[in-house]
Formats: sequence, structure tokens, C-alpha cells
Amino acid sequence: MKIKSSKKLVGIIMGSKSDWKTMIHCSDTLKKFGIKHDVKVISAHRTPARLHKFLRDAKKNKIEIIIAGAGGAAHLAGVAASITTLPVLGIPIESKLKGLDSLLSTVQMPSGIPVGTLAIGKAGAINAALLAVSILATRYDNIHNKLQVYRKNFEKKVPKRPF
Ligand code: RP5
Repeated sequence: MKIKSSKKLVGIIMGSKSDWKTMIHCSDTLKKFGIKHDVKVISAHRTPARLHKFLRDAKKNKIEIIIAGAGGAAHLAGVAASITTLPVLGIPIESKLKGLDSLLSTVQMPSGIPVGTLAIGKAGAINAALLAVSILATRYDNIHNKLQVYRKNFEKKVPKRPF
């Protein structure tokens, strides 16, 4: 399938402006694949109305994947997943407890409403974008081609010897 060049495919949300230093890596990774995305500060507990509106609009605007980063009692991804049927990827942001609280809050969803949780912090932010790319690559040939090139180059970057 072909995508319109202006079409946003991914919605990135984060609980606070303070999460941007981590979430920027998610946005930058999507940019490397030329994937247009929306970026918003939305908190499940501070701005619940904004969350509902964003997810309603996301569905209307045919956004295909939601990526949610939050720290502490990090329920943003879980609440988002409970409101929308779009796939939700969760990024636990590093916190006062080094992100362990965020990780458990994001990953430990009771059965019924899934969140695809990635690693804590920057690695998770990058991998959430790459996982979104993989999901979109099943539908869009041009994204699939870019992903193949990325993987080929990625392997080349790993040194054969440790010295
Ligand atoms: C969460 O609380 C946010 O996702 C953020 O990671 C954390 C701290 O937020 P601030 O106090 O920096 O706004 O809701």
C-alpha cells in the first residue's frame, strides 16, 4: 500500500514536558524512516479530557499506532489502550525509582487490555519507534524497504572484534 506523504501514521503522547528529553529519541527515529507523527503532552491524570479527545481524533484521522511515554505511576499507556482499539506501545520513563515504578505500571496490565511495553528510557523510546516501523512495514512497501536497509546497515555497525 502507498501512503500520502502528509499522512500522520503515529501518535506520540507523553505525560509531561519533562518526558520530551526521552521521547525525542522516539520522534527522531520515526523521522529517520520518514514517518509523519503527531506529538503531544497528555497526562492520564492531569489532562484526561485531552487524552479522550486525542484518541477520538487519532481514530478519525486514521492514525495507526499510539506510542505513550510516562513516568512514576505511569498509567498513560494503559488508560490510552483502554479507550482506543489502536495498538498502544508504552515507554516507561526514568523516574525517582530509576524507572522501575514506570516499568511495572506500564507493563503489568491485567489481561484484556494490552500495552506493548518497551525498555525503560532512551532504548525503549527508540525501540517503540522501530516496533511501530515494523508494524507499519507489514502494510506499506516503502516503509518495509527502508526497514530492510536499516537492518542491513545496523549489522554493519557492529564490530567483529571487541578490540
Ligand atoms: C508523569 O509524571 C510524567 O509522565 C512524568 O514522567 C512524571 C513527572 O512529571 P513532571 O512532574 O516532571 O511534570 O505523569
